[in-house]
Amino acid sequence: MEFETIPTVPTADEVLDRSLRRAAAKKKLKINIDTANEEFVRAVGSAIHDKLKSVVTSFPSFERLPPFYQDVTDILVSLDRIKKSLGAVTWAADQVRVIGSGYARSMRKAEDTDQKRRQAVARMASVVHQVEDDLLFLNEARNILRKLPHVNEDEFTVVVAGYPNIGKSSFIRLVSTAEPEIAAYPFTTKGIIVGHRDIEKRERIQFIDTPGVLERPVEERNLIERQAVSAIINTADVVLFILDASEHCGYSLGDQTRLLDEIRELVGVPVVTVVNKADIQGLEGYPAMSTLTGEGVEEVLALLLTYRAKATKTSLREPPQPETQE
Ligand SMILES: Nc1nc2c(ncn2[C@@H]2O[C@H](COP(=O)(O)OP(=O)(O)O)[C@@H](O)[C@H]2O)c(=O)[nH]1
Ligand SMILES: [Mg+2]
Repeated sequence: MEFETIPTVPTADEVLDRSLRRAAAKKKLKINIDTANEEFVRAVGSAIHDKLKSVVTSFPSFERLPPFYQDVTDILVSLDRIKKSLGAVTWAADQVRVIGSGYARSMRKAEDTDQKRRQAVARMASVVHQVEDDLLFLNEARNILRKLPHVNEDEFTVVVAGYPNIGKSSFIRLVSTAEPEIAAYPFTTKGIIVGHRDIEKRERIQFIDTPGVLERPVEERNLIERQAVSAIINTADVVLFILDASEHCGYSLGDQTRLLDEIRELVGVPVVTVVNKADIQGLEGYPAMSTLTGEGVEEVLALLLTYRAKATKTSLREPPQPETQE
């Protein structure tokens, strides 16, 4: 993911210190004091400009990101706020360069170039300090975004849902070709689990398990979790809903089917429902599997794959509810 490569965003003071130090090193090489001052101001201006511009270009262009990452970025840090801050930093970069070259030019005719130099530095510093909060915010955003899981929207994606302890994680572990990736996910303390199964030479099924998110009724979710649900659901070609008819999970079958109905309402893609723990108890009318014995698991995979060709993934793309957003 492009977020991983965003370097730490410097603070306003770091930008200034670094640029002043660079320019000072150049100034030492000059013999004439007036030329030295002029060069210094120009060098400070372009060092600040370049540093601020590199901050902006280190962020991906959000319009080009897959919808999942756009949604998630919006939920976690607000896309508008990021765009505003990137815009402010771009403004500051340009502004500083104009100040730098303007002062440098005016110094050619000036009596006191030391004074001009101090004025120029003060003005450039003041512009950089005007975007101090934007730089801090961008660094916070960077720290959140770089921890996001790898979700590949081009792959056939199965989002796994169902109450806790019904065997979602066991299923993903069992069918995944490699060890599932568990990534920190700020919507839930438990992380998101992404597993893959190779199906053909270049094709994989992607399984997504989101503990704590798609395993409870909607009224128990807070706003961020609800938005997370829609971001996750948007990646799905199919939702796999797992029931535990044995009720060993601690939830009644009635509660489980109510959650199933709710998820059916929520998503625009097919919901494939299967019963796990069939080694203990099956349920009339649903495909049965056991991740403990492996019974029925291949059949469930084959059933999921029948949706591969039909997959449209245009489902509902609800905008996040703005009225309650920060
Ligand atoms: N008997 C039986 N137990 C299972 C089966 N699948 C999972 N379990 C057990 O159910 C518990 C919860 O499984 P887990 O995969 O963590 O459920 P999750 O919370 O839905 O991810 C674990 O103790 C598993 O060993 C199954 O097919 N049969
Ligand atoms: Mg689990």
